[in-house]
Amino acid sequence: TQALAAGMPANTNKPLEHGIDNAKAAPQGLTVEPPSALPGGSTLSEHNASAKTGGVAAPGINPASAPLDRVRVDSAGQRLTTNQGVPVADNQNSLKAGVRGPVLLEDFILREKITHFDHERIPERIVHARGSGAHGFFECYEPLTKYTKADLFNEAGKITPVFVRFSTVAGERGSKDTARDVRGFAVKFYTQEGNWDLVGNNMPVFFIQDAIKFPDLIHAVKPEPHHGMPQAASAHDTFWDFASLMPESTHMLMWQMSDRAIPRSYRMMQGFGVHTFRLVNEAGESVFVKFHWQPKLGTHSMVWDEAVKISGADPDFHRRDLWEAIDSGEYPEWELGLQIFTEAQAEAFSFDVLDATKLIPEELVPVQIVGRMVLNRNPDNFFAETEQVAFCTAHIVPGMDFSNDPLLAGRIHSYVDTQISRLGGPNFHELPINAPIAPVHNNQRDGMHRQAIPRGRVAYEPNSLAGGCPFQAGAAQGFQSVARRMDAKEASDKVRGKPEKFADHYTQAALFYESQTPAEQAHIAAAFRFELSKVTVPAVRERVVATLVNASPALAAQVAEGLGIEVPAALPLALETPVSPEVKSSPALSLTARPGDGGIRTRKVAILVAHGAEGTSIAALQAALLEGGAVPRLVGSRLGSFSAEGGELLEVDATMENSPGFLFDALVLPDGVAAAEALARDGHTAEFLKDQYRHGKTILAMGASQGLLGDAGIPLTLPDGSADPGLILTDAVGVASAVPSFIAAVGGPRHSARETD
Ligand code: HDE
Repeated sequence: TQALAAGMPANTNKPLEHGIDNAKAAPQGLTVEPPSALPGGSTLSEHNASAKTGGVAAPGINPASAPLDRVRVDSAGQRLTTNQGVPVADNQNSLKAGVRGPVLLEDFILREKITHFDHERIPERIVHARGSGAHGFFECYEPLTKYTKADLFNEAGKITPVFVRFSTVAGERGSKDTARDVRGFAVKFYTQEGNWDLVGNNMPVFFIQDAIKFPDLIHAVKPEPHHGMPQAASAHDTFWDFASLMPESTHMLMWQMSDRAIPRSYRMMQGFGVHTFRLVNEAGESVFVKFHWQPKLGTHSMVWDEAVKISGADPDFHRRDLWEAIDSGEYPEWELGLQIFTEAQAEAFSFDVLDATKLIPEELVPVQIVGRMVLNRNPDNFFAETEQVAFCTAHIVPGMDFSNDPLLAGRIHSYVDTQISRLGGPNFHELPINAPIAPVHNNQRDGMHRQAIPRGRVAYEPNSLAGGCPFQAGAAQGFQSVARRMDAKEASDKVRGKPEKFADHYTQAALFYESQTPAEQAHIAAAFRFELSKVTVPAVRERVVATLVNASPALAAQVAEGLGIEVPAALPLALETPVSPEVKSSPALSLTARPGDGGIRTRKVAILVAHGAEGTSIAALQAALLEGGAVPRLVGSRLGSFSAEGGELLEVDATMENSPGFLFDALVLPDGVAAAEALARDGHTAEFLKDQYRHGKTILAMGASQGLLGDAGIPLTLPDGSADPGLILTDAVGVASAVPSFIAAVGGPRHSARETD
């Protein structure tokens, strides 16, 4: 209680973990290292400063979290031991009867080492197996006590530590990051009243309406069971067979075929809680809520050809991107937005808020920004943290509650259940990454891998032998479900069925498609075309197109054309009365609605170099890119250094072989006749250029290197004959004015007008 009163985390095994504000909460007697300096004189803490509250959150790396040192291992200066602490004299040779004789059974050192190794792997997650995590904090902007008594929302500037895991869904643990897939966006908030897990995705709707269909959905999308293919891909018969027979999936399919399914970075995607939840205030009054995460860097995606190539050159592309950004102090940040609405409003909507295949257009219920989340520390150990973290939709805290969404109900059961087998028993809440900051006191006992040593003889309640402790917290402090009378519709006979509005499968699929820009619409058509072209059963392809006719005849016609088939008759509708939606176009659903600030922070720029490159213009460009926060890299045909025209050395960061063009956001070709000739002789150069061009990226060609564009077959104008704003030639404008135009174009959208795919 004292600790809580002082604003301190009360679990003494876990204080100050995960980036909680040291300045505010450091226990007395523990020293906190000052934040290290960043270039430009700012500190990590300043870097974390909030524009909204003026608060400063701590650097994530916290040397003051002493009690967890019990489980931390740092072997610097230590001798090698067995798991029993016995020093090991020889770690190279097993114990043998003579140097050429048999290995002896008594070699307990060998046996312990091999036995432990044999059991190093745990089952991977049945879905979302491939993921990457990071620590950080959530900061509340304004008290939200009008709506909720949840402690993380009760004070402006309040900091709550978080651990976040981003993931793909279908691929196995070692699969590529850039698959066309939904991305998981799971956040564990270590609040003072227990852990709250917001286990969301980067898309606000889902494929199915009822949890009873989840195993079918996942069996359909996972590699086909007879031959185990394809890996991390929905482009195969079983997925589309299932989808074509489940018209409720049409809306989600639009999202999955859109550019949202191939994000540029985890740092550049939105997150959504998907289901309707409830917020509950002190008085027990509740409102409905939908959760949104909005990335500060804006929403950006890849193009399909790029995603395919990246998966070969760097399957860890998103993991590396997140790690490097945090490692370099470029902390990714999102704002938390709430759509708050009442039950009466919900009743009046043309769709059912309990149906996870529907979203609430922002034009109907605006998104209210209530705080921000900053990820400022990489995990120390991938297995201990990112792999062992266990999220669960059942983890809510006082001030929140569920809705009756039938998909949510299944999830409330599923997560703990799956974790009991994945993490080997019922005590995984004690793993350091899962343990709450709030103290845990109950009479749950024993089980595999129990860590806590509960004292005393009482493990039941009520009791008198332990003075009645631990005692019930009571209604004022403890978690209470919203007391809500089931209305006649909800409390009728037991049924297996759905409300009427669930049967409208197409209105919002059409809304999503119609709200996209022409370039985004073209990508949706191309994605359906690609995926269905991998389907081998013509009837399945046709059935999907027949479904699309109901959402958009224009899209269906394009997809049919791409598959070389006639547009089939529309699939019969389940609902006879047409729905009249409140909102017919929602610009917020386009990725272009959130371009970010147009800056170039963390964008990777390749500057090709060779002997004889013009060094002054390269140096000027590097300086300007660094100033904007971008990551310029000198890329050559080999490692080492090249001599610039003026004799200065250009130190190469990467080669065209180990870092092909599609790994970069933009490209610079150097001036200098000798360099241009050398680059023209290397077969990688044209590939590098073609990929940059085809993927809509900005290219700056300085002086003599302009000829390389022609060698690579790159047209100097757009297909319609107009100037290409993404192709900047210093010959035309001079270096001084080319650099700012280049930087502006790198911070802007892709040059999709080039697309001829
Ligand atoms: Fe999950 N989901 N899910 N899911 N889900 C899991 O839990 C499940 C759904 C989501 O980084 C599993 O620990 C059911 C929607 C994320 O560790 C499992 C249903 C949304 C993650 C499970 C859904 C999600 C999971 C597998 C339909 C977005 C990864 C391993 C009723 C709102 C969390 C695990 C992490 C993981 C069940 C549908 C998000 C099997 C039954 C909708 C981000 O319990």
